[in-house]
Amino acid sequence: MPRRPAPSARHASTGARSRRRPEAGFSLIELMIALVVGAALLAIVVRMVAATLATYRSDEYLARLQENARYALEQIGFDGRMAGFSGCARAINNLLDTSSAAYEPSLYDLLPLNVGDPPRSISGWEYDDTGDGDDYAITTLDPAGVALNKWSDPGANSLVDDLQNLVVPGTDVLVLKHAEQVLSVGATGNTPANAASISLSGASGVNQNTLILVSDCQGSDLFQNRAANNADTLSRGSGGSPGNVATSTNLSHAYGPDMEIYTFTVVVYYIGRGASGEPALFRRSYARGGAGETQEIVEGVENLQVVYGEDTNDDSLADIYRPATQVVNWGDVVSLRVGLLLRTVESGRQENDTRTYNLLGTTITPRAEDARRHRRVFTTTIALRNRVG
Ligand SMILES: [Ca+2]
Ligand SMILES: [Ca+2]
Repeated sequence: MPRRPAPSARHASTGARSRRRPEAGFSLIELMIALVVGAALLAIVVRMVAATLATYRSDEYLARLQENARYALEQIGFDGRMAGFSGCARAINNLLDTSSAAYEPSLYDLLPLNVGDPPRSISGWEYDDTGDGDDYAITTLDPAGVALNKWSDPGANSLVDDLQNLVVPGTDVLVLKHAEQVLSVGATGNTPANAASISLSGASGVNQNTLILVSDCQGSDLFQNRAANNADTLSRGSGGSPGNVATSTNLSHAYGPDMEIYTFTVVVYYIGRGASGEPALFRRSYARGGAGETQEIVEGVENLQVVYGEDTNDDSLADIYRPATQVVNWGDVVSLRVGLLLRTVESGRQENDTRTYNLLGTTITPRAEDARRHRRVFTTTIALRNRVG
């Protein structure tokens, strides 16, 4: 018969097991070390995941900036390459009313500065102290109340009144002029030089006040169409803004039925305040004169700098790039360089951005309050193909 341990012995053995138990598990110190090591590992993993996510977001932000910049530069590039396009003729006879209060020479003047030069189809304004080697620290992005004489052209003319309170300080302004679209209908018969209107083979497809350039290889004329929307004539009669010279002033010459008829536009690129309140790139078109029609191209454009490439030895290649104030002859400008500083709308940076940004030689310092934005500089060189040759 097996012996049963005495009750006291059972208790003793139970007591021994209970004494050994802590040795089989973790001591409090071991547990704490494990917890600390575990927490440290977790913290490392969390940081790695956060860093990966931040990199991913940062890549996403930069991709979006790149996409926006590409679109902005495509738009400017299109108008730049078209600048000066005036059909077969190179000289443009300006029949707009230069004596009208609405006639702004900086926008509408097309006359060459020197005999033999192509028409002036590019110009711009330089913001004070934003040239090569200058430092510009952004203090405000508010376009309201900035004096127009902070911007100048080579003739020391201030920015046009029409752009008052629209352009963000510290940013340059670019003007490009060109024939835009050929009309879908042509002239019927001849147009004598003293004609006040041009008969078309059908509805014009253009509205009243549209700027029109008629052209053949002998010359071209620019006027504001005063015929009704979509009429089957074009008229250079009175009214409109800036309007036309009196019809007693002849066209540059008589045209045959083969005249080319284009819409014409004057385009101004500038940085303004976008619909969301962010600084944005704007394209203002004076295709119908008046106060122009403004389009927000891309939001989050903090700065625009432009320099102009002048050809000083007649080989159609730029020899020197200058800011607008130092351009000697707009007629010699054969290319332009455009620098854009883009930033994200979101304040997504993990750390403050304390860098400065070089835009074509101008050092831009963003505001401290915008230090959490991602930023990137984009530049391009545009050959003005209609100025060449
Ligand atoms: Ca500048
Ligand atoms: Ca050259």
